[in-house]
Amino acid sequence: MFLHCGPFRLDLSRPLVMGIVNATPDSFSDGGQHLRRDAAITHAQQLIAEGADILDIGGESTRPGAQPVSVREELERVLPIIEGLRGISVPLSVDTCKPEVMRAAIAAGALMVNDINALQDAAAMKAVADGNVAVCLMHKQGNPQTMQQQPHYDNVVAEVGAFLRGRIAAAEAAGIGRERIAIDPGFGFGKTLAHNLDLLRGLEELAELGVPILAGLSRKSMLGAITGQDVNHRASASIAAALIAVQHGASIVRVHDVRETVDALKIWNAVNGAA
Ligand code: 7PM
Repeated sequence: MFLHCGPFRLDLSRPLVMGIVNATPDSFSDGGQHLRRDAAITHAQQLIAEGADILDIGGESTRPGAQPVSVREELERVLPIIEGLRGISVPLSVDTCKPEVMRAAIAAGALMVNDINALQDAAAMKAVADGNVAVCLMHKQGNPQTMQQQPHYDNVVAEVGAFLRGRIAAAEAAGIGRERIAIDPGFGFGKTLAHNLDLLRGLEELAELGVPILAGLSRKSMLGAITGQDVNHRASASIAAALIAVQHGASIVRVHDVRETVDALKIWNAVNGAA
C-alpha cells in the first residue's frame, strides 16, 4: 500500500514513523516567537536525522481540556516552521482543524493534513480536496474540552469503524482519492483505558476499511494509567504501544521518541522480512 502525499509516494510495506513537532508555546521555554520557531525547526531537523518518515506540525493543542486558539495565533505558530523547513527530505503534515490554517499550510508546502475533526467542517474538506494533499481522518467522541468526562460506546471498535468508513466515503465524494487517505482511531480522544485497549486489539478490523491506519499512542495518559509513569517517563511504554499497534496493522505511528521507535521497528522489520 502507498499513501500519496503531494509528490511523495509513501511506501507502507514497512511501518513509517511520524515525528511530532510541537509548535505550541508550552512546549519550549518561552523565549518569544523567533526562539520558539528556531527551536521547533532544530527539533524537526533532529527528528529527520533520527529517521522520521513524516513530520507532524501542530500549533493548536488538541489535548483533552485544552483551550482553543485563534486562526491568527495558530498561523503565527505553524507557518514560520513550515516555511523554515522548505525543501526538507520528508513530507510535512499540519495538525489542525481550521480550514484557513490548512490552506495557508498547504500553500507553504505542507503535504498532509492531520485533522482530529476528520474533515467534518465542509470548508476543511474543500481545503484538502483542492490541495491535492494527503489527509488523516481521526475519530473522537465529543470535543477536547469535555470528551474525557464520560466516554460511552456499546462496541467501540464497530462504532469507530463505522464513523471512519463514513468519513472515507465523504472524503471520496468530495474528490479526495483513497490513495490520499489515512485513518486513525484517535486513542485517548473520548475513550476510557478499556476503550483504548479494545481499539488496539481491534485495529485489524479497522484495517479492513482498506486505507492505512495511523496510530497515536505516544506518551498518552492511558500509558501513564498502566505504568504509573508521568508524561516525561513514558518512552518505554510508548515504544511498546507503537510496536503493538504495528503488529495489529498500523502503517504509521505518530511519536515523540523517534530514535527509539525507529530502532524498535528495525527489529520488527527484521523479524517480518522487511529490510
Ligand atoms: C496532550 C494530550 C497533548 C494529548 C497532546 C495530545 C493524535 C493527534 C494528538 C492522535 C492524530 C498528542 C495528543 N493525538 N493526531 N493529535 N492522532 N492523528 O499526544 O492520536 O499529541 S494530540
